[in-house]
Amino acid sequence: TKDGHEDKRILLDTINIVEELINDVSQATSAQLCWNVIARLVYTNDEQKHLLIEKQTRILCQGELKNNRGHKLYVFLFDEILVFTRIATRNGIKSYQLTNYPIPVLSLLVEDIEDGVKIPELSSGSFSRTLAGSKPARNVFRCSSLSSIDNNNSRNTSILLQARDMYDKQQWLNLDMSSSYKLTYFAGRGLAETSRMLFKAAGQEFEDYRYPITMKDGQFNRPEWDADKSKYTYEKIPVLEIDGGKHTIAQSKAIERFLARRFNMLGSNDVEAAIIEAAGEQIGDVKQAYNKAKPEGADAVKKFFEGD
Ligand SMILES: N[C@@H](CCC(=O)N[C@@H](CS)C(=O)NCC(=O)O)C(=O)O
Repeated sequence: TKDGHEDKRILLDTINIVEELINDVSQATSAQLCWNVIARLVYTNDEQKHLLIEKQTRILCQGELKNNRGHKLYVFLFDEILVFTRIATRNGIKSYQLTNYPIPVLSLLVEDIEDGVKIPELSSGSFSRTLAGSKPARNVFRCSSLSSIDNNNSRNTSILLQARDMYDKQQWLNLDMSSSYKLTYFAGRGLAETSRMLFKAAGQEFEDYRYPITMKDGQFNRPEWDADKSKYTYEKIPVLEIDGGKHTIAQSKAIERFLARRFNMLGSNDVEAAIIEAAGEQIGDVKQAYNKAKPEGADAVKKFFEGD
């Protein structure tokens, strides 16, 4: 239809309507496919019933993989959680029995294991014997839970999986499930430096956003922050944004604990976590005493440094 023709606008509107319709149908179809799987999941214990599972609407990737004992697993990556199953058929009805604790995408780490690399799990009861004879295992990757404390279960899943071939393995590795992080603070160490150090120590990239701040007539000058301040729930920084603002965490200590937990730096059990947190609280007490002494003048600061 030529430009200027009276039907032109109607036709363009129609194309838009049809496209929206196709989109709706495709979304409804993927939701239905997803539901068909969720309805057929069989749990061997209640801990496997992660609250996220029932909320899934899409399957991003699925397929058969082998675990390190050579058993066939059928793995589903939903939008927010990875679920490991074994296909069981009873009276002609297919079901998916969970074999491991599911891992929420937010705490999922997928690591490539180079062909032939020796790792402990591969030498005992492993791919090398069951699958590849004496040859080193190939097409292996590891899925593990980054978080030592997942709110729905306290277990740490770590599972080695073997793909059919390198292309199959690549499709799992290519799914970018890693979270992105943006830490916002002023251009200074202050309350953000511990979190910055945690990122560095974990080797995790992050956006280190720093509001400019200068001193003018004994007063802090930070016009950009003043303009943005009301956008932040508690009107204070530091603030950590995860996955482009999908989640936002305020309060430096909450951020530090979250990062430590996520990067597995908060011990391996609740007692170790408490000991680490106590050391953090102690540093907080020392800092508080210093901040109290500072405005009182040089003598008070000297006394602070000389004291216990
Ligand atoms: N308890 C909070 C304190 C946060 C805080 O007071 N941040 C200061 C900077 S160090 C701030 O945002 N000040 C800006 C303002 O109040 O406008 C934490 O540890 O994160």
